[in-house]
Formats: sequence, C-alpha cells, structure tokens
Amino acid sequence: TDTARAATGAAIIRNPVLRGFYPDPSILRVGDDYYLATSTFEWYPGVTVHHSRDLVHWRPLGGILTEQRLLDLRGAGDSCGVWAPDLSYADGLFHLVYSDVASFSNGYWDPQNYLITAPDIAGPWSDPIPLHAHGFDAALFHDDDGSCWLLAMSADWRPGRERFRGIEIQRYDRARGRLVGDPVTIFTGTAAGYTEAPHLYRRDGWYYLVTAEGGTSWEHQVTVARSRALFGPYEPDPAGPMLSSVGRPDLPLQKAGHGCLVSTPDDRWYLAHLVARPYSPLGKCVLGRETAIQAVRWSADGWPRVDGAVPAAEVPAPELPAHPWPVSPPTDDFDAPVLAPVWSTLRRPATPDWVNLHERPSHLRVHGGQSPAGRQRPSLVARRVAAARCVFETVMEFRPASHRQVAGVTGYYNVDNWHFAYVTRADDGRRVLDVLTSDGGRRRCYPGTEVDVSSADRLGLRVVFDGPELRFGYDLGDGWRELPVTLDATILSDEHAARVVPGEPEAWGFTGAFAGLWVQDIGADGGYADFDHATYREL
Ligand code: 6LW
Repeated sequence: TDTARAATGAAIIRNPVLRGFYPDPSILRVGDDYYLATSTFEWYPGVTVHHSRDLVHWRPLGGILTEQRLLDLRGAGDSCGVWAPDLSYADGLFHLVYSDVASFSNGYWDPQNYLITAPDIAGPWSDPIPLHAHGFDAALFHDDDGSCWLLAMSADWRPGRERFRGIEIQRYDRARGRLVGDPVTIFTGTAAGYTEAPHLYRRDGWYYLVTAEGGTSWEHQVTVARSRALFGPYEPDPAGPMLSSVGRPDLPLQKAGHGCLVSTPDDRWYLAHLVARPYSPLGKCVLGRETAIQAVRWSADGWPRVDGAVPAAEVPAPELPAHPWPVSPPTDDFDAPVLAPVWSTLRRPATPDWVNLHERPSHLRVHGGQSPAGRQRPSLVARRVAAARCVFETVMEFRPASHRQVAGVTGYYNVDNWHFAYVTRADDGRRVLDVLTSDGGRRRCYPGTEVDVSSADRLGLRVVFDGPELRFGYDLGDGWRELPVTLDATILSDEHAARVVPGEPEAWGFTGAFAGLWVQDIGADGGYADFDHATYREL
C-alpha cells in the first residue's frame, strides 16, 4: 500500500537481524520473498530458516531438517552436526546443501555433504542425495547456461600441511542427481588463510567468488575474488576484504565474515554475514554468532563493496513495501499441536515419544532422557538466548521417583558447559531444588542452595541472564525468590568452549547459549515433567 511504501522511505535494517545463535547465513530471493538459512550444529531442527519481504522484518519459519530421515545427530560431538547450509533455487525447486560433520579434530574432518530439494520452502523435502566429503561449506551455483556446480572448501588432514586447501568446484548434474567429472581447485585464498564458505555469482560477464577467510572468530573477513571464466584464475579485490571487524575492537559487531549476496528486483545488492556481540571488547560471546545484513554498492570498476568495509549496526533498507510480521508473544502456553519455531531440541528431533503436547492438554510433557553426558538421547527443549539481559521462566509439575529423575531449567552451551537448577527426590523422600554447574566438564554444586520444594506441586522456575551473570529463581506459589548463588554466564560462550593448545586435541565452540527445559531419567524408569508454559522476556 502507499502508506506502507511511504513508511519504508526511511526504513532501516537493524543488525543483527537474527539475534542469538544464527551463524553462517545463506540468503536467497525467490520472487519477492527473501530467505535466510543458518547453521544449527547439534540442534534440531537442522538448518533454521527465516523469511522476509523487505529485509527489515524477519519471521522464523522453523527448521528444515526435522526428521531423522534427513539428519541423524545421535552421538554427534559438540559443535559437530550441521555446518554452513546453502539455499538456492532452480527448476522450480528449492535446493538445500548442508553438511553433517560427524567429527573434526586436529585436521581430521568427516563432513558428509548432502542435497535435498522441495517445491516449497515448507517442504516436503526429498530424501538426501549424498554429495562428497572433501570439505565443508558446500554450496551450489546454477550458471546461466543451465549448468550446475558444487563448491566447497577442500580439507587436508596431513599434519604440517595447510588444512584449508582452497575452494573446489565440481559439476553437478541436476537431472541425474549426481556429481560428474573431477573436482578442480579454483581459488587458494589470500594471506588471511582459512578460505571457506564459497558462494559464486555472475554479473556483467564476471564470476564473483565470495569466501570467508581468517577463521570464524575475531580474524574473520569476507573476501571477494573475480574471474572472467568459471575455473579462474580468480583475482581478489585489490582494495582488500569486502568486510571485516579486524583491528576495530570498538565496533559493536565483531567477527564479521562468512557472507552471501542477494539482489532485489531493482538490482540493489545486500550482503548477509555473521557477526558476534561480545559483552566487553574482544570478550566472551554468549549470544553466539548472529546474522547481519549490509548494503552493497558496486564500484565503477565492478567490485561489490560495503561502506568502510566494516559492519554497520544500522543499514538503509531497500525501497520495498514495509512488511512487518505479527510479533510472537513472550509466553508459549503449549496450546499448539506442534512445538513453535522458536524451540530447538538437542541431538534428537522433537517426536511425541519424548516431547509431547497431547498427553496433557495445554502442557508440554517432556519424557526424561539421558544424563547430561549422554549424546544419544538427551531430553532438552531450549530456545536461543538472544539478548544479554533476559529471563526465561516456566511452571513445572514433576514427581521424581528417585534421585535418578531430575528436571528443571538450564542455561546451556554444550555437554561440558551449563548451569542447571533442578528438582529431584532426596533419599529421605523430600522433593528438593538445587543448582549444578558444569564448567569445562568439571561439575560442581554450591553450599546453601538446596531448597525443600515438597510443598509445591506446581513450581515456578526461572533463569535470569544478566550480562555476564546468571541467576536462578523459584516460586512456591507465593512470589519469586532467588537461589543464593551468582553464576558465570560467560562459560556459555564459543570462547569458553574452545580449547586450542598446540599438540593437544582441539575443541571448538560454534554455537551459542540456550535457555531450556531439561528432564533426565537416568535410570530409564519412565519419568517425565510437565511444563504449563514457558516465557522468554528481554529486560
Ligand atoms: C563453518 C565454517 C567455519 O562451517 O566454521 O571456521 C564452521 N569455519 O565456515 C561453523 O560455523
């Protein structure tokens, strides 16, 4: 409408557009619709998708890999699973390429890449076509002549070699559904190294290869190289990286890199990329890596550039009719037949045998799973922490039969790093609430935190993220009280999870903090907890 059009005159894209753990964005336009696909690692649904019609307002569509048929994360290591997805469109079909990284450690990689297609972004999605496992960050390029190409970084396991061997391209036959011919390395990167996340575009007789370099943390950047021929040689932009926050710890948006281009119908270009917002300069990034968008202008000699080559927090939006979405309410009353798109589940899809919205109307019943160490059958239903200060609260009904049944609320990062306010049954039969932390795998409890909650059949529980601090609260029916311990929220960060000591096994953190409902039935005795609702509010 005209009013909507007028309203967009000054429309601003506010970064990050996807807040919280939404890294490695792939952006796609089909007609007037824009989609962002992001990585999900050990969480279901695999590959989250957001939808927009103006690049300003984004609504979650949930995830694509919702079933074990499409993705099996049983046993997946922390920060393994789904890496950098790539969304494209050809022959009237959405094409999604993703890797399921079974493992990676000191140069060994097991990144099996897959392709699935669907006529609609909401599915139904085809069975996965296995591609190759030469490297990760695979992407499809559909050339103007109808040919199709698979790009990926190529990995080397040999100690002492450069593990990132450059960008490989191989023909993919869409009609026959398979790779053909031999892979060719078309770009070995710049001195920044760690060349990955390839995306290819064609414009005015040039092929433009957009890659991420420098590694996905503070040294991250977007590099553009171009060639007249598909196989190269590709010449990097002489002006340097298209985007980076390197050397600018003053910027609110750090780690800028891993970019992907999109154009509007009137040929305005934008770059979707990842960023992180540390709580202090170059400090811990509890919110994980998030998705931002920059405006791109083409230089007179045909290079795509971002103003100052640094990430802006506010970006002029394209002149498109404003298209806001209904704001999702802070409380989920669990009245819907399926879990809302904000929710994720750890290592197993949300199936009714353990995440049930029918057994008790208007409640989420979570059947208990493995201990916190279990990587096959955990029962954790969680949502991303999207702001430094926020509160996540619920009302839980739980009748533990023994100390082996445990349920409550958590601030969670991975198997080794979490805080947990849990209810269980003491040996004397009382129902008690207490706090347990795992920091780098070292578990600890705290003096004076145990509370007798036997009197409360319905127990309020909450976790408060207050910047670098985390606190738990409870409500026995007469108002909120705090558990008397202030915890370190920054252990729920990529930086804390990473461990890179030369000569020792490396560990990486690629995800972000979650707030969630965690139910453990360590003796497999059929224990479950009911949650009346869950509320997430930013403070
Ligand atoms: C992503 C790749 C990367 O696939 O991190 O360091 C991976 N490089 O681009 C996880 O986001």
